[in-house]
Amino acid sequence: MTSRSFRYTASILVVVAFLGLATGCGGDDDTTASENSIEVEGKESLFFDSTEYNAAQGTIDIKYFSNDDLTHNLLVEGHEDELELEIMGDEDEGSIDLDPGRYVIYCDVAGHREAGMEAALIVS
Ligand SMILES: [Cu+2]
Repeated sequence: MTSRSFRYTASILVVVAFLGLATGCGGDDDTTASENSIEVEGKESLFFDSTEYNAAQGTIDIKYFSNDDLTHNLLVEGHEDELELEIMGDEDEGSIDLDPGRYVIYCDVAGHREAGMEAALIVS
């Protein structure tokens, strides 16, 4: 990286940081920056409550819950040995370390992913 593009990148970061401060000072609920977490709900008709979830790189806390009587689990494609949540009308939570990228989360119960229990997890 040239020093010129470094300066350009650095100035963008300063602007982003400033905007973050400017928008953050008015709220009393400014916890999202330090709590890197997402909530995923498994729906009875075999889909998640969103098709896309967003988180920041690093340790991401995932809370998974449902109100139906089916067993659901939640895995991150390619990282199946690092996180497996399982629920049945209740909730489970865990955390996983991820680098920036686009990941797929899915329910591994037979037939569920095919029916629609799959979503993108965008880590930036
Ligand atoms: Cu499921």
